[in-house]
Amino acid sequence: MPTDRFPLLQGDNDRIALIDGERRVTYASLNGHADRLAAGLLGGKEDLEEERIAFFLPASTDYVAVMHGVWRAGGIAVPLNIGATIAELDHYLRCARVTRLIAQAEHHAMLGELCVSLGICLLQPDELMTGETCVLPDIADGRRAMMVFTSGTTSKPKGVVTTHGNIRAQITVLLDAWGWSDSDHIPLFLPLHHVHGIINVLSCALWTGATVHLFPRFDAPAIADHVAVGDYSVFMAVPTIYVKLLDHLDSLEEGEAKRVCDGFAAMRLNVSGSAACPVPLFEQWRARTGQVLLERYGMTEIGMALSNPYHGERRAGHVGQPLPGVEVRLYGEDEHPIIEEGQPGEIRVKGPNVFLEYWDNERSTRDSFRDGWFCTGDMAVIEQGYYRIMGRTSIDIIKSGGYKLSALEIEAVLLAYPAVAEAAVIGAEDATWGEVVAAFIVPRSDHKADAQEIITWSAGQLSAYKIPRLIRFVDSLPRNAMGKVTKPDLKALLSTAIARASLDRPTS
Ligand code: MLC
Ligand code: AMP
Repeated sequence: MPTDRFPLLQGDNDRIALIDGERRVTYASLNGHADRLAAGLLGGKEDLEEERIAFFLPASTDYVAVMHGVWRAGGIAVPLNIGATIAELDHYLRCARVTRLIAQAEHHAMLGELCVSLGICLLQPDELMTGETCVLPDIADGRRAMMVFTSGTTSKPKGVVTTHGNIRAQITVLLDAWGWSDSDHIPLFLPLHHVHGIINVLSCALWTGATVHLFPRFDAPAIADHVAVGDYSVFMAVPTIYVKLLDHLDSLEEGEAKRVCDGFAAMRLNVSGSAACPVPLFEQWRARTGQVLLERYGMTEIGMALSNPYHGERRAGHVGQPLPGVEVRLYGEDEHPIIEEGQPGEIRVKGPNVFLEYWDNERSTRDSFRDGWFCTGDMAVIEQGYYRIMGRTSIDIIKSGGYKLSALEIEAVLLAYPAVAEAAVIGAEDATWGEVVAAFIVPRSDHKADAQEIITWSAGQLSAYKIPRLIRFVDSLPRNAMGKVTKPDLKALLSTAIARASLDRPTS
């Protein structure tokens, strides 16, 4: 039942939208499921009027139906990280002022106390499936649709709010640019609390009527088995995943590795993004599979902005050109746009894809725009018509395996541990993860500091991917005349320490 009002799930009735374990879910069934969930959420009301409905659900038919149900009923969908700690969930739910949280029964014990303390109604998806449908509200493009939490240069993650119009723009620009069609078949193993998984994979596929194969997590052997039998036409991943797939290929016997490589070779597109794809990785992937990775650049706040061409030269180490309808400029330190090639500047973006606001945070929203341009905090240069990302303006942002992490958020957790007097966190270069979290800690003189205990403490506060991989105890932190920690000095210290292989490894 494709409709003009809900173009987001657009396949013909009998086509398969999702492969969810053993289930094959048609578009007709998924649309019906989303409609009934919308009716259940509305419970007789005409419109949810931007009520924040959070969901703590793995990649599943329920996840998709709940997200679309919330959209159809006029709510704001707040997808949560299913690997988050209670402390992190407390922040998300409180910040978004969530009123209802949807989770499977098996997670209710873990979430129950938190929901009671925040006055949130905890529900299972089935409880909302009354079996009825109802008249759904008309929703203007400018209304808020989704809130995704992202780390930044503040200690706590901020809620990035996109409207229905933003989501539409972020999806539709990619459909043309990357040649999506209803015969596409794509595996989805990326987390569903970030735009790479939500927009680029799930939403683009479902808008075109393609099929999405859901995986609970990235599982190289399982995915490679499907690739080997030619199940997929498109593949999208972060660079770390391509590294892990190459490692997996190395572990296979020759014939099996060849079948997997042939499966990749037969696809129409392999995309890399969310972090820089190193040139050697680009070359290794081409040598092994014959696929020329299409690298693109995006951000939670803007969806995708720059992309190598689908037809035409895909240049290693570069992220291509602005996507149609997305305005991109580089700005120099003097706040003027850069017109010449070869001059580095901050990437700023304008267009219908750009988010509305940071939720409840007027100041951060205001500070992140200049003259209507969103300031990404990423530096780039144009070389022979192609943008190349040079790094970030803030040393406090770390990208590990495609996740954006805030050094300040991790430092705040470390400082709350009794044995820690001072802490400074930086990203250490890493061949698999891009960067890993490294912490320099000055212990309190009256406490015995132990790296493993600090890790255990952090694990109660932070998602696994934010926990420091390297911990180094030092007598003092390098500071400038103003007393601010000079993190570039720490980076230098780290590289010499790595060269001597003398870092304290918190985990064996
Ligand atoms: C997992 N671990 C990580 C990590 N992911 N550590 C650091 N950084 C990460 N990203 C930890 C695990 O907790 C575990 O810790 C250990 O590493 C080994 O786990 P694994 O099983 O080998 O890793 P895996 O579970 O396979 O995860 C790797 C991954 C995952 C690459 C699949 O990190 C991932 O899905 N990344 C994608 C994130 C993403 O979608 N970003 C897009 C943001 S949107 P221990 O201690 O238990 O051993 C965006 C905009 C745009 O950026 O442009 O797209
Ligand atoms: P997030 O806030 O999680 O959406 O992460 C967005 C950030 O990922 C951007 O600001 C960039 O720093 C980084 N990023 C995304 N794509 C690329 C890419 N192709 N190359 C380098 N960095 C990238």
